[in-house]
Amino acid sequence: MTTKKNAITCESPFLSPINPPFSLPETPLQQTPPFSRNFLLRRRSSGVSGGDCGGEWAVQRTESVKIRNSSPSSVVVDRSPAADDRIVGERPANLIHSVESLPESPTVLLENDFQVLLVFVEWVTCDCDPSSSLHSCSPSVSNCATLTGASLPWRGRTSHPLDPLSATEIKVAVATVRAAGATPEERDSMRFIEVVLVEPEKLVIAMADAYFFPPFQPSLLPRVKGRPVIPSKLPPRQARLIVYNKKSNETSIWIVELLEIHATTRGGHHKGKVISSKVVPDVQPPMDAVEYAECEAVVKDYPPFREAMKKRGIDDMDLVMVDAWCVGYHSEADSPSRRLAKPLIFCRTESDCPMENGYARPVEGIHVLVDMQNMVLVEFEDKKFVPLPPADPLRNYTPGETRGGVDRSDVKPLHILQPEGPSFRVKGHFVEWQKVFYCLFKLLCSITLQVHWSFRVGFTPREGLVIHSVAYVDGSRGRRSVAQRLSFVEMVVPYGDPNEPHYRKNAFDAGEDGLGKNAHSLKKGCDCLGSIKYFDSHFTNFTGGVETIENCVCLHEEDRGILWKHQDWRTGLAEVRRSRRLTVSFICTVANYEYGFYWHFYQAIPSFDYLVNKNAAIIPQKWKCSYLALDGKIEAEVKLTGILSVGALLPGEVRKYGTTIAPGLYAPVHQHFFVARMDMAVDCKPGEALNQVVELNVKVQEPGKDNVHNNAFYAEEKLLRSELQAVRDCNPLTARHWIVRNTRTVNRTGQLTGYKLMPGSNCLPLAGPEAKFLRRAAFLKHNLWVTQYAPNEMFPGGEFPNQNPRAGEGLASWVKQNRSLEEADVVLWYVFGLTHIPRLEDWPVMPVEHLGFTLMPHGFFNCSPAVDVPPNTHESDMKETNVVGAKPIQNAMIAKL
Ligand SMILES: [Cu+2]
Repeated sequence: MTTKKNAITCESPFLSPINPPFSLPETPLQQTPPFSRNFLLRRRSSGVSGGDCGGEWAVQRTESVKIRNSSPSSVVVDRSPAADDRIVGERPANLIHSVESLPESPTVLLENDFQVLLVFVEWVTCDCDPSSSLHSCSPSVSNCATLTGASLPWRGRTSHPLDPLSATEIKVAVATVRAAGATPEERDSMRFIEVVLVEPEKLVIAMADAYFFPPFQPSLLPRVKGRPVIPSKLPPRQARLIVYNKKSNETSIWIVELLEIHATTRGGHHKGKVISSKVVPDVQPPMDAVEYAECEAVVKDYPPFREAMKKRGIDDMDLVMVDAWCVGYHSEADSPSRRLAKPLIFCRTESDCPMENGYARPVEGIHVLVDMQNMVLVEFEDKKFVPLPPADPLRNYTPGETRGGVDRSDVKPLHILQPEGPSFRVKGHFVEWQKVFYCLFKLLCSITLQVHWSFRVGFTPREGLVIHSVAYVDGSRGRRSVAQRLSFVEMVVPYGDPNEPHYRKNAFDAGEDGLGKNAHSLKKGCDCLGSIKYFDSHFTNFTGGVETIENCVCLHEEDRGILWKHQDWRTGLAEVRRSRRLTVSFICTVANYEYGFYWHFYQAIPSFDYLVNKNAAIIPQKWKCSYLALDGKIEAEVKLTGILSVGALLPGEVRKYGTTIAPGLYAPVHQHFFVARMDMAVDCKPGEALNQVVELNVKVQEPGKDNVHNNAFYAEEKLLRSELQAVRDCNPLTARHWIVRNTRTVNRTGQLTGYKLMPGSNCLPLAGPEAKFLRRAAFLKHNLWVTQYAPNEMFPGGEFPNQNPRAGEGLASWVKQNRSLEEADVVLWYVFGLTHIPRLEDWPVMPVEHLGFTLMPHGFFNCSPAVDVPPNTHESDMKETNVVGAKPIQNAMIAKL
């Protein structure tokens, strides 16, 4: 190892992305990593004028340096032309997130074989000159920040700790577990239900974000005795496998450590090591598509079944569709000692038309039970003859097959064009949206600030899309966390018809099947428009192979109509702004239904009063971006579409538990419930557990001397102090909502900063409290649950809801601990649903129903974050329209005065 001294000279006390202020030597460094270097950061002595006054600011500067032509004997360095600067705090630290929590000395970091990162903090003092509208700012420290002998730890990592497992990692994990099987029989019997990443502790994630992966956020580092903890390496990634032994009917959970060898220099090579394995008694893991296909074949081959179909006029088994539904848990006969499915039968009319809607002809009256472990039909009874419904001429939805046989021809093209590309940036699974730079100082424009959303995209077989590390980079306040992890963890669809087979239909589509496993590839121009970034997903299949869903997750921007508008009635002058959002989504198909899951992020601008006094309007003049969507919201949305699950009626029969949608065809009433799990971290730094949840209800003031006009009402807040207190239901009559607040961080009015959970339309189960499915889905009984974070509490009905005989497992049991929520790491579980009374217009394919909720800043910003949005001036949007900006209108009131 050699040590070499190099000088770096600052050209400005403030560092601009356009004009980087210091340079690194261009000569190759004759070093072999790991290596040490000395840096000298020399500050130029000139002052800066303009901008705001009255404070001392810490500016955090990062600059990345790329290494090229790396070889064992030499390293050639390329300076990155861009630098990221931001104000990270004010001194004295009288506001939130003081600079005291940031490393104050320059630090040299190495991301991997190819990149170096420098991070340091500088101080700037701004003084007020009462006689002038301008104020002077100058560096308070004129000496050089000096970095001596900082060592560069060698960190050869290619995967962020939260990146979903790669295809290679899944392969290695499966091979490792299979090799660990005690006998050849055991190895042959292994079926792989899922292989997922073991998400590391939150502090490991923080360290990764601080030191190992761009954009490098040292402020996230945990601190011990006031000093940041600087790791030399991250722990190895681990995989968690659910393995079903087809021979013994046992379910086991394995943890495998994935060791990365020659990771970055030789293209990546892994080996696995079993850390633990345990058999989980009395459970059945989710079903797999391979089992469903085998089940269909078994049923179709069963002679009495063929005979029953013949009785109904069906000889051709190619027309028959067998959808294997899980049996749920209705009695001891459904216990997990057997792996069971109770299929629903449907029948197409034409065998040569693969897109015919076969769900339009349900076959009823046949009872079938399949042992999925041994893949044999164990119960069969042709109980009741129900004729097949006549072929409905309106059943199909493919082009040319819809009503009348002719598609409409008057739909003109509508193009979403983004000629300059999207405003988001993606590195691996890390997403930043609208990295806007603001000029802090009006005249020199020498400090820039960033505002943008950032998060990581994850994916699991069970939940599908997972959003990690949601943070808002808020100008001077730096990175402000909102949530640690967001996902949909369960959905349940109970049906309201007491007749066979509908009373047993109460699918747990996440826990019994897997939302992610049933995702499919998205098509540009159909599923999403505009400039799109797709993410692929990798899974294990039943036998342990790796399958990839290409274009599984879609990331794109959407125009969202107007953001705000006001027209002055006297002048007719109007101001209007457009809204834009960043959308990340996936769509899954579970048998007949489709569900699209969306997280929408709305942009916001920073809390400027951190930077300027209230009268200093320095930002808009320098603003270069147009039509941002600016209100800081996060919307969760589910889009429900697909084909109704229908039943057959006897001739002349009318049933009150559903809607007759075609002759002999009826769609029973049902409900769709979704559970969003939100591990919140509002304004929390890693390791902090500083959130609480308050409920807000509107109260009507009692008539009396305080309310003589009888008009008074007010909002009343109540802190939900413990888990049992936080089991709540929606109440639109009191405008009920909940706010997650940071217990230590305040806004400009001294109130705690927060994000509120704003319910959309919602419902509760209409089934009686003793309904069998509610044993497994006790979490549906309330709309909101709040728990103290625990890493093993992930799924609201427990990990294995399939055939689960234990009543109330999961949330309903966890909250009995009644843990304190007064200042905690809180997890919100929001249960929302809709009651679906089918309409004829839902047939043959249901137009999308929208359902969701909003996470909305509530005192998180200091004023409307949308008020300073500039008007849309993009020429392409103005062309061929009558829009000419703020022009007085003819019928304005002024014309009449
Ligand atoms: Cu429905």
